Amino acid sequence: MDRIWETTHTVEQAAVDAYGQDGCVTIRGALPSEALMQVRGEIRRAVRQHAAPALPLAQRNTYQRAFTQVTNLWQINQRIAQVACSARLAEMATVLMGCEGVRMYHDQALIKEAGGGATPWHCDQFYWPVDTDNTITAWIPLQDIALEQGPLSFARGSASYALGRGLSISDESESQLKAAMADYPYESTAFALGDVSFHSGWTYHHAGPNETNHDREAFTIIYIDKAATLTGLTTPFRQYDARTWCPGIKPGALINSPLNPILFEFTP
Ligand SMILES: O=C(O)CCC(=O)C(=O)O
Repeated sequence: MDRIWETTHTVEQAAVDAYGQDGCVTIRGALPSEALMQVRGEIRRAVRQHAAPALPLAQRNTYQRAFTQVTNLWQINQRIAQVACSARLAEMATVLMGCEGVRMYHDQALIKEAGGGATPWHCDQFYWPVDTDNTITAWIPLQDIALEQGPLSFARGSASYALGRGLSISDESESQLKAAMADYPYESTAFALGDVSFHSGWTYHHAGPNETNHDREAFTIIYIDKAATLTGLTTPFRQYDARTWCPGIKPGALINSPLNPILFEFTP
């Protein structure tokens, strides 16, 4: 079963076109559910071991209520690394972006607890000190996710909206972007185990609250173009990201630290 992570899933041209137009696309049935169920237990254990101690939900701020976040699990668990570094997913990311190959930026488990709050509207690349728009997140549900559990949802075609690019995930991003994103087609759907959504670094997205009694479990992998260089260390957020996800890389240099292996490339 572990071999599945090294096999190919053909990305249909319609998905490439949708991603090119909308900056997001959900590929249904991209991963076999049995393989995901096998790794889910490992991710749950890793989250229990490595999540920072949390306040009761009512005492947390908006960001903390949105999800519990544990990052770079590929570094601490080999079974999870098989998924995070899988050629199958990395090839899909490469094909969708139309580039020659991708590197790891980082992975993370994002658990929206039972009763947890909404994930405010935002775009990810606010945080990322990279010189390219070829960045993409694979958002992988670890269970079926109903609408009332807070699946990730997108404003299609919103990457061109420049005014929100300076907003971190916050009450401010929610209030400013909620109104602005009403101008874009909204994509909010339930997910089945095995579906994977991809969104670009500048595409705005959010997730509703988890109104159920069960945690919403997702694992994400962020890929960058294999030719990406480090740039724009203009905010404490980006300086933190550079130190944490691209250690030792200087501004202007290729992002090729040991934490950024090439996960897939087309051979010339
Ligand atoms: O899972 C969530 O609620 C948020 C995920 C997200 O914003 C992302 O993966 O970029």
